[in-house]
Parts: sequence; C-alpha cells; structure tokens
Amino acid sequence: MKPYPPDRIHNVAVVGHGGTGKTSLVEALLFTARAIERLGRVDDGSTTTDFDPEEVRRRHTINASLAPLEWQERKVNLIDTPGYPDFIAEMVAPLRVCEGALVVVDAVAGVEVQTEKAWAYAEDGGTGRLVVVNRLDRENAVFGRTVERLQAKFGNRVVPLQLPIGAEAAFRGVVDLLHSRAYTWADGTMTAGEIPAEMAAEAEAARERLVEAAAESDDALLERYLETGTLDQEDLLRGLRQGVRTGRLAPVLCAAALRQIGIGPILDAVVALLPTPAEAEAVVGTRPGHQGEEVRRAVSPDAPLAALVFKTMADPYVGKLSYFRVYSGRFAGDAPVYNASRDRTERVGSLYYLRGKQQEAVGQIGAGDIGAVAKLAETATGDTLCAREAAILLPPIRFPKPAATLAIEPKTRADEDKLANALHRLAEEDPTVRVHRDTELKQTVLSGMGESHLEIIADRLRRKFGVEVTLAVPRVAYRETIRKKGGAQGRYVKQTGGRGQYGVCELEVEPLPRGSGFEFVDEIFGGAIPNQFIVSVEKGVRKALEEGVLAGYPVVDVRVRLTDGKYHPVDSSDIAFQIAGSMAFKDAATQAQLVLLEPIMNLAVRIPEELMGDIIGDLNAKRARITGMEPQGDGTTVVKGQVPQAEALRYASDLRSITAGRGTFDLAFSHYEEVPAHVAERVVAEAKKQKAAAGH
Ligand SMILES: Nc1nc2c(ncn2[C@@H]2O[C@H](COP(=O)(O)OP(=O)(O)O)[C@@H](O)[C@H]2O)c(=O)[nH]1
Ligand SMILES: [Mg+2]
Repeated sequence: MKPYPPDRIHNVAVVGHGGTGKTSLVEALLFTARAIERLGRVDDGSTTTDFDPEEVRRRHTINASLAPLEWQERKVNLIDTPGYPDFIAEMVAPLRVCEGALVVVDAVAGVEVQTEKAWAYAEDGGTGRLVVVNRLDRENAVFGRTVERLQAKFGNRVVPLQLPIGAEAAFRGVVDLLHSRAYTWADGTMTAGEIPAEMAAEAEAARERLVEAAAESDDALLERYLETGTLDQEDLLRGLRQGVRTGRLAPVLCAAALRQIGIGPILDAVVALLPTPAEAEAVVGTRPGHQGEEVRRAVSPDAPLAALVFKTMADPYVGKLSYFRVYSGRFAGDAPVYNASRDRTERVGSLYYLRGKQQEAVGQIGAGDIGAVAKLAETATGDTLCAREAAILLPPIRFPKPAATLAIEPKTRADEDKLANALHRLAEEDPTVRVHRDTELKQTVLSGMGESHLEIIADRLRRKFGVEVTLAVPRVAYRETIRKKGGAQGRYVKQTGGRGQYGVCELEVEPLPRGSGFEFVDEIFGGAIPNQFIVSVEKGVRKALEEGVLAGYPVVDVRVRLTDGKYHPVDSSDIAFQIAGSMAFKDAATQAQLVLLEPIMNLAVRIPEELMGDIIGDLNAKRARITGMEPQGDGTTVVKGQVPQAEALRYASDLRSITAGRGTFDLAFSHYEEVPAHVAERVVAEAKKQKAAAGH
C-alpha cells in the first residue's frame, strides 16, 4: 500500500457491544473497497480480522486487529475490536489512537452495556463518532426506535444521516440525507437513484433535522441558518464535520453487514465526516523526566518521530510485534528508535502494514499512520517511541484495573519450570493481566478483567508456550491467634544410651491487639537456661508460629514470655531447645483458646440505582457490612462496605451476573478479623483433610 499524508488518513476504531456485527462490517468494508478478494464470514471463522485460532473457535473477537483499506484516494485504517468486557483493553487502546470511531449497534437490541462503555471512552478521548445501526434485516428491527433509544442515552446529537429503505427481510437500501439520494442493493450490486416517492416527506423532515444539527455545531453557521432558514451543501458538510470532530454530533447510518447493504455509503461518510490526523493542532506530550513540562510536535512527516505503542502480540512467524500509531515524523525501518518510557534505545526489526494476519513489509511509516514493528526487545504496550534527540512522552493509555483473580497451577513439573517466563511474556502483551507469586500460600495468582479473560490466558499458555495449567479459586491467607492467656511446659528429653537430648522450657502466652504481630520476652532469671538456648527456644516458637497450630496458618498477635527452664550441661542442644520451645508454644496456645482470623476487604461497588436491592441482598449473603450508599447523580449508586475476602473471591463474576455487566467494583485489603465459629469449623476441617491427604 502506498504512503498517505496525514490529511488523507482516517484512523477508525470499530467499537460496540459484542455480536452487533463489527467484524462482519469490517469484512464488508474491506470487500467493498476491494482490499480483500474473498468475503469471509464470522460464522465460518473466515473473516480477515478474527483470524486468531481462539477467535475462530469461539466465533467472536478477542483481539484488536488492523484492517486498512483505500477509498476515494484516502487510507482508512480500520481497527476491529472485541465487544466483551473481559477484553476491554483491546477496545480502549484502539480508541486512544484513533480520531474516529464507528459505534456499531444492533437494530433490535439498541443501546447495550458495551455500547455505553465504548461511548464513554470515546467521549473521554475526544474521538469523533459515527453510529452504524446494523442488522437492519433482522425481524423486529425498527430503525426509528433504535434512534430514539440512542437519543435517550446520548442526547440529540445523535441524528440520522440516512434512513433505511424497506424493513426487516425487505431492508434493501438507504436514503442518503446529505446528498438526497437513494441507494439500493440487489445481489450485492448497488444502484443509485432518486429517493422513493413514498419516503419523500419523511426524508425531507429528516434532512431538515440534519441541517439544524449541523448549524448548531458552529456559531457562524447557526447565524446563517437563522437568517436564511437553510445551509448550502458546503456549509452543511462543514457543520457536520465540525460537529463530529468536537463530539457535538453523532450521525447515524444504516446497514446490514451480512447482506452487504449500506457498506459503500459508510465508507463515503467515514472519509467525508471523520477527522484526519492532520486536523489535530499539534501532538502534545511531556518531556521525559520533567513531568508537566509540555512538549509540542507538528503533525508532519518532517518533524521528529513520536509514536505510541498500543498493542503487543507474540506472532508465530516474526516473534514479538508492536503495533504503533505515528503521531509525528516517520518511523523508519533502518534506524534505531528511542523508547522514552524506558529510556532505552531499541534496534528496529522489520516494519509492516498489517491487515488481519496478512503482513506487508514497508520501509517506513509516516505521521498519522498505523503499523507494526517486529522484535523490539524491551518495548511494551503504552510506551512512546521517538527520536532520541527530540524526546517526548505521549499521554499514556488508561487501562481499567483488573477485577477478577484466580490461582493458576502448573499441571506437571515441566510446566512449572516454564510457567513464570510464559506468564511474564503474556503480561507484557496484555496490560490488564497481573501475575503475583504468593509465597506464603504457595500459589501464583493471576488477575484479569474477568474469568473468561483468565481462561483465554490459560489457553494461550497452552497454545503458545506449551504450558498446561489449571485455574482455581485462590486460597485465603487466614491467620491464627489466641483469645486469652495460657501457659505450658515443653519438655524434650531423651536420655537412653549415648549422648541424649535435653531441653525444658516454660512459656506463657497472651493475646496482643490486632496487627501487633509477635513479641518474645525473655524472663529467665538466674541463668536457668544459658543465653544460647534462649535463642533456640525463640527459634522453635517462631517455627511453631509459622506452621500454625489450629489449621496450619501463621499465628499472629501474641506475646510469648519465656519464664523458666532447665538444661543439662552435656545433653542440651540447640535442636532440643527448639523442639521444647515449639512444643510449649503449641500447648500454651491451645489452652489460650485458638481462633482463626480472616482478611476483611474494603469494598466499593458502583451499580445502576435500580439494582441496589439485589446488590445488598447478595452482599448480606456474603457476610458483608454495608457502611454507606452514595448516589452519584447519574443514575448510579456507590455501595460501600466491608466483606470477608473468602466471600468475595469471585465477586467479578457475581457482580457481572447480577448487573449484566453494568457494575464495577473496587476491593482492597483492610484488616484481619475473627472468623465466625461456624465458618471456622469448615476451614479447620478442610485444613485437616488437606494435611491428611498430603501425609499419604
Ligand atoms: N441478520 C444479520 N446478522 C448479522 C449481520 N451482521 C452480522 N451478523 C451476524 O451477527 C453475528 C455477530 O457478528 P460479528 O460480526 O461477529 O459481531 P461482533 O461481535 O460485533 O464483531 C454473526 O453471527 C454474524 O453473522 C447483519 O447485518 N444481519
Ligand atoms: Mg467481532
């Protein structure tokens, strides 16, 4: 593909709820622009952008993928994105690097959860939007009702640019209100013509609304409109472009991607209305190491390089691929590049234009364009690549925090050896994955956006790294402590033939306030045990603390006083006193009423107001304490409270099923608290069972 200057490029993220036909639409757009020769179908796993084996198997998008095409002497870099909350990072990053978006909605379902999310991210990033009402050929598809729902959610800036001709199975074309033309399709062939007579009145009224909306996007235009009662074609177009660029307008288009209806006019609208990279005044970043010191760059291929990496992928053939958007200058394949986020100079491998899995090697990629580079060793998603002598840090991509956590266990010893490295590589690819090794509980915990996200990671470990793993609910870091005072003697005496063992000590234990940990007090008087063995007793006590007494969890918040003891000049040893100390502690603690402590988490859940009853009911069943409810003034409420970690291990899944994905939450450790007796019994029984199993 030939190079295009920044005023002839459109970077367009195709976003929306899952199943609305984004991937099918991208395929249809590619086909109509003759960028591909064969039209693939999602339903046979043959599309350009759902090429990954996981996507083919699941028949839906998981990864963002590139799909450039040429239309009217412009380059349109489409990015197909997934519509599922678990893979939201793959929508967030493309939106960040595109000036424009096609927000695809289903003609029957209308505004859905991910439509709202996509809209919010686009709004936040100032991304210009065109709405595509797709699947208009479906039964019960009513264009007018879908537009009303869009307006109810996003306001009157949502305004039809087209009207459908025919409905449901008879949907066959669109009226273009901008040019007052009609386009109809039969067997994939488009025919242009006059607006059908029976739609003339409807079309005129709709065009009037469009003109009004365009006028409102600009004060000068509005004045002219109020004076003359209309806008000429040039002003109308200018007003629409302006409205789209500022987000004050979101024109609506009609399509049935699967039947190839409405496709060409969508491309016409993209090049006519969505902003180009050249329309940005300048690229604004900061000087590395000088936060807040603004650096500006011209959007020009002749300025120094500034590019943002928005996706990293392990490619089976070329190794690691970093997808980037060039903001200024040009990315050249023959010179090293400076990673300003990591202060490293990287050698540059081959540069590519990508279309799905198809790679076209290129020598350089200029301002405004999108491409990929192979084998950058240290670069990760979100990093800025630039010219070393003109360093700049572009604003980062703000990914949502991971919400779901599961423990990941290698199936075999061989898998264990490879796991850490493989996980590290995957976390590098996906910024919403976190890996943490919990040495106390001897488990590796994996966090991501949801449980299916974690399952996909497990799949990738198998497929890309040959590592077999299982996923399980993580263990809870319980603690043990005592409720009252206690005391005991520990005697480790063996004196039958040869050199014996001799260690005797007396310990008193008492509870300390929550969070104090462990205190050891030496109250030996008159040298009843020599110093070196006092140290041994303490060591033995510490070992017992770590091993736990009740259920194998560490004992905390106790003071241990060593009050007395006996020793033997020949038979006493370090080990004998350690054992005596450990025995004494276990007995004393048992007398002192051992109890189990559990981690309590601070929880804040944000949900639509109408779901409050369900959320609170569920939290009550989880032994939570609700401490506050804060209406946010936007139809959502934040419920705050505390919940035992053991009850909230799968809260991401639970919340999603209660709210159909409309809730979000934050969970953070607060403190330890005593486990209620009936729950403690279960934990202790489980621990005994495990110990017994381990003993065999
Ligand atoms: N009836 C109908 N089905 C469609 C249309 N476009 C896509 N589909 C189907 O809708 C399903 C989801 O499509 P897909 O492109 O994967 O949606 P995505 O998840 O938004 O990418 C698939 O079964 C498609 O065949 C359409 O225009 N009409
Ligand atoms: Mg898709």
